[in-house]
Amino acid sequence: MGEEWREAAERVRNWGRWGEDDQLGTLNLLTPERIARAATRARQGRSIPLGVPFDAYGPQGSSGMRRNPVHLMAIDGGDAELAAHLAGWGGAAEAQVAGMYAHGPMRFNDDYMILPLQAATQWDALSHVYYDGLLYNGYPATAVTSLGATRLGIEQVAERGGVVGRGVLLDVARHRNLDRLEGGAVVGPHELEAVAGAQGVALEPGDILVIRTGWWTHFLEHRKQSEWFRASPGLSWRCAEWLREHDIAAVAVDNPAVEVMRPEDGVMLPLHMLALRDMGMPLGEIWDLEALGADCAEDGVYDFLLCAPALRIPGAVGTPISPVAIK
Ligand code: UVW
Repeated sequence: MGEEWREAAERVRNWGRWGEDDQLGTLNLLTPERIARAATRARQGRSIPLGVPFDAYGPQGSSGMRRNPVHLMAIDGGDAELAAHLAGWGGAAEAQVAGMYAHGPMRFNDDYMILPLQAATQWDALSHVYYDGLLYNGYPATAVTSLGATRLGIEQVAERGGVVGRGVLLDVARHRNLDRLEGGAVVGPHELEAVAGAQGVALEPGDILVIRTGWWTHFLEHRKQSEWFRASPGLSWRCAEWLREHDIAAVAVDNPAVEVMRPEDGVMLPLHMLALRDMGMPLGEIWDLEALGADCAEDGVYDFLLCAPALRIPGAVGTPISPVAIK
């Protein structure tokens, strides 16, 4: 392939649009006025979860690059008896628990989780992907160090109040009359436009697009992680200009990478480069859009208040999330 995507990069690039030192990119489009208006879309108070489980059985099992979350109990009911034996000891964690248990009936459980931040439902921070040595807004790739991102870390998103605004579902699978798209299917900008038109939803600047391919159900049915990744359908990089024209604030999809997983026109993850690095647009991956898709099909209402806050992890290049759509 030629370098067509690079020409598009010149057209969609938002560098400097919100200032030389901007670290928020298209999240700048989530203005207080738009968020307040988005809140009016929560008319019935129905909250629909959009996150997949963070557990040992998720889609990272055989990817090699990432692992599924490991959940460990640190303190549980069994420790109560142990604590009784250790009462009077000094220093050890058990003794600390024993000290707390010595004064009344209060008992407690604690746990840990060890996970790649991109293990399950997530936002990619703008520091996640770069090319030609530069990140969004021209920050050098070296701004991300072994100690974390010194620019464009996910804490920037958390500290602005997360990703909250008017969510719009584009149900591409339902529009094609399928439960889910075929493996490798590519979704272009004309189809997104057609889906919005068929659903009767008008896009507005600052919208957060949530695109259902149905691909999450492939994982639930087959539990074949490598196939789920390798064969994933998704957006074409050619959607970038359409997203820029509509001034979309962020895009989330029920697949591993928002875009189609196999190299498109010979290039690996071109939409990642255009969205994260050139447009400054966060990408949401591995969302569960089945309940939302069914709900929207039933009432014919495809917009809602979307709440998807980032964890405040200084220097992280992504964040686990449990987003909700409120209708
Ligand atoms: C890569 O795999 C590089 O990115 P993501 O997890 O965002 O798809």
